[in-house]
Amino acid sequence: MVLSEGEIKKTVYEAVENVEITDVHTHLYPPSFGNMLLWGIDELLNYHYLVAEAMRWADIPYQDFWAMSKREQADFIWKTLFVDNSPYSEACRGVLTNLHKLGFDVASRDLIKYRKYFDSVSLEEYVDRIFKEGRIKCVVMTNDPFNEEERGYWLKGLKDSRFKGALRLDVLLNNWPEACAKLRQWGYEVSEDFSGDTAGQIRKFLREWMDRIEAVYMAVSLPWDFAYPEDSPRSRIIEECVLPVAGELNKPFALMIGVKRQLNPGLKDAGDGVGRADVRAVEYLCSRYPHNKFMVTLLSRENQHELAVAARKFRNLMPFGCWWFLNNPSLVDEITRMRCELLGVSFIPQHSDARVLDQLIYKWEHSRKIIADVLVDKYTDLARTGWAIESQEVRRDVEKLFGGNFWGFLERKF
Ligand code: FIX
Ligand code: ZN
Repeated sequence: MVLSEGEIKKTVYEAVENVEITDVHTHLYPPSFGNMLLWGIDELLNYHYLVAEAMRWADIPYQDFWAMSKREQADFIWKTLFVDNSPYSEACRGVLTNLHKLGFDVASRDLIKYRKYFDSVSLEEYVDRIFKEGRIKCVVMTNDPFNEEERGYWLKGLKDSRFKGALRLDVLLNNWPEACAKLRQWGYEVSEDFSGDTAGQIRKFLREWMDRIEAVYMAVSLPWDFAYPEDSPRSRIIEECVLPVAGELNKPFALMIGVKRQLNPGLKDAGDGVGRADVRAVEYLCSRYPHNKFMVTLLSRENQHELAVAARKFRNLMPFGCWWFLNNPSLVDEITRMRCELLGVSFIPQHSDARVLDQLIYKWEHSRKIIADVLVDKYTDLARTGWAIESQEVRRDVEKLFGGNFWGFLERKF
């Protein structure tokens, strides 16, 4: 059906509202992973985005906050950010969107009442509810093979098809001495100076874990000053181990660049900052390894245009998401518009980065709305050229943006 300008908005909104999402990067785990899966109102309030905001008002030393129980911390954050101030920051609004979508009376501001529901609901039921409410097909996890707790769950072979594996290589690539010691402890014959068959043993480790967790990609988060190539264990492991194994398995290597880790360590997880990255490292990787596939997200706003331009040059580069400090309405709007203008339909506009299961609701509710508004403008501009906008073509594009492009990229072979 060819759409008039007036019908475009309705069709785009419906398509975006109903599409089943593949969330390509989260920090969520299946219920079988015990305490690793965070959920419920107290976890929502203790999200590190909110901790950072609450600490700006707090007059207590950081240690006093960390010494509180989780519930006390949640109370403290609720009072500071929701009672003593209006909660219009994106992270605060998110908590309220969640409560609203789950049918709570947000106007009552009754935290004790909200808690009652979370204290009584069964986790299995709640996971089903969140996936259904959020129209989420599946989420990609962040799986750290160097985390002993997580390793234990994988060695037991627990699987849930809604949660896809992604092998996270931060320890291997950002802290080689620690990774090397652990690998030796697990029986791999590796040495810190890379003598003997160290590279071969790391490749063996990567293959085993990619297979064990059925990973859809390998990933690493990198500091803002990441450079490649360079004379470092990280560069060497990427070249001799990560890229060969990713290539042989035809899996993407996801680079998340731009963090200033622990800019303020007193804030723990809330203490990371952002720095502008050098996109030349991405350009080099894409051009030097044309048979490898790269998914890239950059943390600094200033890097977004360069990344989109790089993606026009390299088909083996898939930009994804508006990461972390970029996941704010004004920036998602700006970045998504720019990507549409430079890349058409060929990118992954968003991931949730949810750390708390419930956040799948608000993060996607907010992103869906902004992406839909951008698309309405783009199809309207298109209609004004005389091009016929077909409703099934709108649905086709929306499917790609919210999942198809990810799965298609996994299939492609360069
Ligand atoms: O490294 C990452 O995957 C980051 O997304 C997180 O570690 C970060 O703390 C976060 O939660 C951002 O949204
Ligand atoms: Zn993340």
